[in-house]
Amino acid sequence: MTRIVNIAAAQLGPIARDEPRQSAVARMVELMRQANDRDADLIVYPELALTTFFPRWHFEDQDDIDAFFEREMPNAATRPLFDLAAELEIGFNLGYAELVEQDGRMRRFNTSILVDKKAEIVGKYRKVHLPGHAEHEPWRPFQHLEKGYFEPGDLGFPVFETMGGVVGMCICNDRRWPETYRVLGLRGAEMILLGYNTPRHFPTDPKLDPLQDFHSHLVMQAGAYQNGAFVVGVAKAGVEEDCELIAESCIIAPTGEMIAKTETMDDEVIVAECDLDRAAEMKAIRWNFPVNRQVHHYGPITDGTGS
Ligand code: CDV
Repeated sequence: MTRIVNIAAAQLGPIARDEPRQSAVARMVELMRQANDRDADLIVYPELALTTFFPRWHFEDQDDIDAFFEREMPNAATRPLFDLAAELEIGFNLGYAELVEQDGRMRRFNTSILVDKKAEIVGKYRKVHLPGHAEHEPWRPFQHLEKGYFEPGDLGFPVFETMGGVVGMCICNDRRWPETYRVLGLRGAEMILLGYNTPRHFPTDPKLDPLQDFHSHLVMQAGAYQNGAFVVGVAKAGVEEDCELIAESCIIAPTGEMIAKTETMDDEVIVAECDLDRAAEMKAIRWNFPVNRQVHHYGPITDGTGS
């Protein structure tokens, strides 16, 4: 039996600060219908897909920050997405800001969920590598307050068996760290799903600005190849509230080859046929981790964060 999963990447164009969740969800519903017309089994949406990328602003009042968070999932705003997924029998991966009472206190995470073809939530991931800064830094043209608004994820990098394969998730900045893919790869991930909001401008080292698309692809293609997994990277793109976010969403094969890529900076669906047996083959034949990894030399990776 072949294990073909048709994966769709559903890139979103900008979401304005005053755009309600209902509008963002209506756009995602339309993209899900387009993906279904192209026989998709699974559709991947961006990071923090329900609202504008709010960490670009400094808010004094916690209530203003919490207005961008979801307290339950599904909720009234996202229900149409779950209903359509159940009707069309299509799985999805969705990023959102999660506010949860846990360990006797309110906790905030940059989260993504994996939803199966029956519209059941079968997996959750909370972003581990939070970029940016914790305090207001007025010299910047825009803020990146993820370190202030979220805690690092507490779930590690889990994988989930669903849709005929093994699925792992990560979120945006996680894609730049080889450890992300390696932990997922060691757990057998055949599909690694991720969304991103990546500003073109990197205020602390603007020399990197012209290389943003290249670096985004570089890390995902390396992660796919080195771990024998499909990687699906999905942008929220375009000029959002005067901040340009890169596009170039893509689906990458376990060989590291890009097999689909968006062409616009707006709402756009791409679909690729992903043969999970090719992932299994790359893992077993090209890499064969149990035979070839030399773990006694890898200690510094977990002994500390580095100098
Ligand atoms: N949302 C992100 O995690 N963005 C980062 C930027 C700030 C570098 C990224 O890695 O794309």
